Amino acid sequence: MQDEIRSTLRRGIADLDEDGVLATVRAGISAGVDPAAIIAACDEGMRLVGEQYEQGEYYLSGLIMAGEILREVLEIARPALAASLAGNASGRVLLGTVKGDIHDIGKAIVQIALRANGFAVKDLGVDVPPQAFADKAMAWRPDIIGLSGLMTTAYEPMRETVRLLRELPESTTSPIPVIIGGGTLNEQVRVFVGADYWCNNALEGVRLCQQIIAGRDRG
Ligand code: B12
Repeated sequence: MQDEIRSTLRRGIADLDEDGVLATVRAGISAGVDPAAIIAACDEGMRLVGEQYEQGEYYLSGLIMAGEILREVLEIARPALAASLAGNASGRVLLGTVKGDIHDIGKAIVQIALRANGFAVKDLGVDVPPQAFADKAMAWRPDIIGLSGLMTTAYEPMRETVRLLRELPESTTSPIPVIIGGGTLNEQVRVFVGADYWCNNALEGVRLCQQIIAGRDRG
């Protein structure tokens, strides 16, 4: 059944079939399907929407519609997702989508997953200037900073943000680990940006944060 739901969701998102997708998500959640698998299937659909946009088959309205559908999916899946992920790590994570970028659905998923695992999260929102990350890092003293961004034009502001964070007074002795996250990222971007880690999956992001905290506690 899981496979059938997966392909229905993937196709449904790609076809912007809002009613069909939401009905499938409700049915899947009631039947006890893993909510993380539901989100992952929708994520695959989003990638297809992105490709269709690139190929000129969808206009901007297609991206907007897909974003709306995924938001509604997230609302339905949120309680089950939080319950399925519940853990008890502790640590503070500062999150935000970098300057020039307003994509925030992936960041919302990361936030749910982190909170469900016991992390305290501060989310600075979208289109966040580098200086705002640095100011909040000074004031709140997070253990980890997560920068989200999906556009290629986000790489430069990510780099500038990391540069400012590395200039914070305590950075020479104990720099705050920075994770960059988003579907279009890879190791090459991480090197360009100067971040410590990169990630394109919320659950891997949580595992990464858990490992960072565990390593710090050991050290
Ligand atoms: C929905 C969408 C939109 C919506 C966003 C709604 C919203 N509130 O977020 C709207 C319509 C607003 C939009 C606007 C635009 N978009 Co758009 N959009 C998309 C689309 C289809 C899906 C994005 C999405 O939500 N994916 C689903 C989520 C769950 O995936 P995710 O973000 O990758 O997040 C996961 C992981 O990466 C990870 N993660 C994410 N962040 C973080 C952070 C940390 C710390 C960690 C650990 C993990 C992590 O966890 C998440 C869950 O696993 C993508 C296509 C694609 N391939 O992604 C294009 C895409 C990103 N958009 C694109 C473009 C071009 C635009 C516009 C410029 C279009 C325009 N002409 O105006 C504008 C830009 C506006 C701006 N300044 O940011 C391009 C970017 C191309 C590029 N390489 O630069 C893409 C790739 C489409 C394409 N193929 O052309 N978009």
